[in-house]
Amino acid sequence: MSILKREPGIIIAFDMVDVPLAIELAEELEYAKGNFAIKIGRPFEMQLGHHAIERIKLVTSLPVIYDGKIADIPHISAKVAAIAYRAGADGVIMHGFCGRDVIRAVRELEMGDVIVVVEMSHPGSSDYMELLSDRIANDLEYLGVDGVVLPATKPDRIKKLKEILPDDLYVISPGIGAQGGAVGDAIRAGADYEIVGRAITASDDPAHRASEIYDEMIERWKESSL
Ligand code: NUP
Repeated sequence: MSILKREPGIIIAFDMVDVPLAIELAEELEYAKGNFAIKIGRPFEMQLGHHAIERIKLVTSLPVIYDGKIADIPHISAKVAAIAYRAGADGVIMHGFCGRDVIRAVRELEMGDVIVVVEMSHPGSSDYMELLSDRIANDLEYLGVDGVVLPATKPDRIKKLKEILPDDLYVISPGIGAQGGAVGDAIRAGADYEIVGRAITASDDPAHRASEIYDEMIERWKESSL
């Protein structure tokens, strides 16, 4: 069973370095209106190590994803993923480009969801990653992972890659707000969740902003299915 509800939602990127602020936001999201999950990124992890995951898990019942973008040899990748799962992560994000053996090593842990970055949201992703993303997407059918990361900044790429990807994989998609994507772009292109960081965390009232962005996303999603 997937860690994420199969309905449109927002994954909030916790990349802040202010630990009390992160914990406060996690607590507030518990009562905020919307379908949310929390993604712990490297800047926040660097403050506390794996305790960053433990601290957030203590105050939330939302799904927590560790975005370590794991990219190493199989042994090390599995070791990092296992630490994250043990600390309470429900899923981990890893790169796809390192190879099938790396993906298998993390999946074989069977400790939580495995989410593979197929293509990234920044402009430089087209320098190298776009050349590989079709191949990675093709292989995921038999590698048995749970979800993928596709770029909200390029909704056409989401549509194209979804044609290759197995239907049962969920799609989470960053690039909304600070990176230029509009709220709802990724969901309209077929993503399940939009990942939003700074547009929420840098606002004056992040939990309230998260609900506003959630409502806006649902509104745009409904418009597109009319
Ligand atoms: O391709 C990716 N692009 C991306 O921005 C893959 C990611 N995992 N991310 C993450 O999404 C990035 O590390 C950050 O945590 C979040 C986007 O944050 P923001 O640009 O909305 O602030």
